[in-house]
Amino acid sequence: MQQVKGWPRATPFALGGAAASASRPLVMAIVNITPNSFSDGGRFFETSSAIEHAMRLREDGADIIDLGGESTRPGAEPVPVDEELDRVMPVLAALVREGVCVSIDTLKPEVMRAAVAAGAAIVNDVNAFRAPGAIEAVADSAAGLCLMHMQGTPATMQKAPHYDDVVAEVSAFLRERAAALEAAGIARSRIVLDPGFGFGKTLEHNRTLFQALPRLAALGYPLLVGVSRKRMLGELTGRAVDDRVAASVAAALLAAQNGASVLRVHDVRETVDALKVWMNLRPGTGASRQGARRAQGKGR
Ligand code: 9MG
Repeated sequence: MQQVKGWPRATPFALGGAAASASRPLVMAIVNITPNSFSDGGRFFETSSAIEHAMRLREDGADIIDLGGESTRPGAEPVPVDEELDRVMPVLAALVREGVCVSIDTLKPEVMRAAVAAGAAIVNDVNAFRAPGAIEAVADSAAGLCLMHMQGTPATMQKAPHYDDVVAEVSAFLRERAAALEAAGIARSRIVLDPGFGFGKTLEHNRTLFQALPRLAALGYPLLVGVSRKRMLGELTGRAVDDRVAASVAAALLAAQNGASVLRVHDVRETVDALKVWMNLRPGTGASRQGARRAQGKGR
């Protein structure tokens, strides 16, 4: 893809191999290997279906496949570590063999270690590496690390989320977690921050954070945004979870425009198409740019 003017916004980052040459927001595709994931209803629970689904998403243009073996939807209960490993490891190994850039979505240090040893390029932790041993599990690897904000735990987070100043509190949390990783010797370029849409947040909290994306990007780390098919989009559109593709694509584009470097999505093909249109039609791109340069006497 061509370089987007003004892109990337944040400092260069090293999310495994995928991002080294990023000239546009990266598309991270969601593959849940859980019997109860909120939007694909466990359809990809079987190993072979999960691999097939992931390969299709890569063909659709995904830069990264984010594999998760434990649901983080509101109300979800933790799964034992052995069960999570049984779910994710065969799929991860198969995708790594195919040269796919794999992200492991987990908050368990044991799963982080196993996944990184098997070739995962990214560890996506909705708990921001707060579990004892989590930082140590990834410190000596080269994996990219996504640190997400969450108030509470998936089991309790949507009961009564409260903030005095959601942007200030989320920013302070993310800064503190990034500092904790850097103090353990982890290079800043490996870190990506995520405000955690829907994780202990009402629609108003999500809206305020979304509008503050440029301020969050100004923290100096790349931002990952995940709003795909989430309840906030259902609240805004009145649509059921399987009917939120257009809403998800609109939100992803707006996030990209506001500084997101990685978009975590279910609908890869649609998001990639939308990004291509945005890249080619936004002010400052294509022929109109040449025309403007010519009018200024700068071009031929
Ligand atoms: C696992 N997971 C579910 N939603 C997410 C989000 O918004 N961001 C990240 N990083 N992970 C998520």
